[in-house]
Amino acid sequence: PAKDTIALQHGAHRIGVRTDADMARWRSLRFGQFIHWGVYAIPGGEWKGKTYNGAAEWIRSWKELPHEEYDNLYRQFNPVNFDAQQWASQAKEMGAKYMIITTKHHDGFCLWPSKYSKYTIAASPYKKDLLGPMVAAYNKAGIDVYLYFSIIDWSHPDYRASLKTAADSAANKRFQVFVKNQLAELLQRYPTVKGFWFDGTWDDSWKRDGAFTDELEQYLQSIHPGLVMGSRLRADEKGARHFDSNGRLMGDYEQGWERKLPEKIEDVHGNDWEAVMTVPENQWGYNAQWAGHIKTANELLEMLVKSVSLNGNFVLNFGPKADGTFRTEEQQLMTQIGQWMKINGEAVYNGTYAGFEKQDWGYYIRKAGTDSVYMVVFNIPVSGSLRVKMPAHTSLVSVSLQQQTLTPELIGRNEYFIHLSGKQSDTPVVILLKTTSGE
Ligand code: JFZ
Repeated sequence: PAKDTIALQHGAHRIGVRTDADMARWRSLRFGQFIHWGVYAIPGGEWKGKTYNGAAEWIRSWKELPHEEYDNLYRQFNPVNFDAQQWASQAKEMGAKYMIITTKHHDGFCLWPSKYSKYTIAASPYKKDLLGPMVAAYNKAGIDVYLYFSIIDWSHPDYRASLKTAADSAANKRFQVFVKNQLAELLQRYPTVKGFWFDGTWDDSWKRDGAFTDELEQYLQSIHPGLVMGSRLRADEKGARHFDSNGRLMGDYEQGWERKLPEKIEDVHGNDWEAVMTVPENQWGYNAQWAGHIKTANELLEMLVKSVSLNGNFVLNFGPKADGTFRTEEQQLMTQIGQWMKINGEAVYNGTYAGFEKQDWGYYIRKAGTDSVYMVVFNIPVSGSLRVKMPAHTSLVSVSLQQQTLTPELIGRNEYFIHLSGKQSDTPVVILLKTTSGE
């Protein structure tokens, strides 16, 4: 290590982004669908006529709902209207290229019939595996599947948030074996999955055993080479999470962008990253009563485009109902986003930071490794004139809007106005710049 870094056995094992084909694929997909689904969809944020103010998937931690009652909800979990092909086709219509499914959230309920737990879909009236058909249908629709997995498991007798006694430590060791077994089981059952999305790794018991997080990551890579896993799995031996004690990213991409986005390229330090976003303020699982501001398709598209313009992926969350169907609001959003993506998705997939000076009208996205740069315009100024300042050693070759050539006006050295006078749009407008670089 360099002079100002400390020696770490379980810190980052790589400097810079992963350059292999599996990671390149993850990076090219750019738009994902997140699904939070489990027994928490039954109460849907309400219990005995009262509303829970937190996130619906956390309702078990609400004192008004006795654990005993929550832990028996699975006896009513019977998503008879679940149609994997329907789920996959609407995700495809929306333009998602990957999906992340909660195999097991904090409550510990497994959507697959795990042989390491009795608290699974197999014990519900539905009985059948939900993940198998889901993975198959999404893959058939050309969508990669990632598995969300919570380390925190409220149902497991050996789970400990902190280790105070020798008995706690022994339980924790057994719990680690359980986690490893379940993860290996998931990979063995669903071999086409591309990665894990870990969560619930903030407790002391987990972050104090950086060595285990490191060994687990390497073990999973060894049995499923190419697997993509974010930074949330890992801690180093000093308890630093996501970034090790030398400030280097652990895991394959930065996974800390939860309902927030970076503002500028410097914020992401050259790393791969992914943001996850809810439609209402903070509800991941199904909540019958969405409160507060509900994001619109245009707002969500702006977040997607902004993420891609800063070299990141954007994942939009959905919380299906207990019967296996999606609420109307979510269906409408998927349709609206999809309508735009069908025409303009080419500006998003395989998109990267363009290296242009940011302008108030919106975002630039460069098609990876090419001289094609898309302007995605969210704010048309009253003048109708969009300012474009070319980076050094780059010239503008042509400008087009949907196959239609536009004539830019040179207003300064390597600086242009693109005129959209009279144009109004209620969805973002995409303009393609062909450029050339060299001296
Ligand atoms: C976690 C879960 O507790 C939540 O239910 C949901 O599954 C979400 C995707 O992940 O919540 C988090 C995790 C991380 C942060 C915030 C909430 N964070 O890093 O700020």
